[in-house]
Amino acid sequence: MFTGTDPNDNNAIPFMIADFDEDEDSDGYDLTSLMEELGREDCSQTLPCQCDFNLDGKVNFIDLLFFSEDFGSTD
Ligand SMILES: [Ca+2]
Ligand SMILES: [Ca+2]
Ligand SMILES: [Ca+2]
Repeated sequence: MFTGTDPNDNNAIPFMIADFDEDEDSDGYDLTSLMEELGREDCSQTLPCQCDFNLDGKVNFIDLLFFSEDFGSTD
């Protein structure tokens, strides 16, 4: 058994990749974070991009695609 999870919510995703401000939803504020990094091609360990989902060092339409899968989630 896992502690800290809600047994009544079987649809809960353990962690949401598109929740940048960590308030457990994916809404316009999270989209704003993505838009700020969109176009970056210099992501690295010293200059990390929190929106670089596929870790290719760039924030582009592919990451936007990842984001769109979670966008609108409120849980
Ligand atoms: Ca959020
Ligand atoms: Ca929010
Ligand atoms: Ca990327």
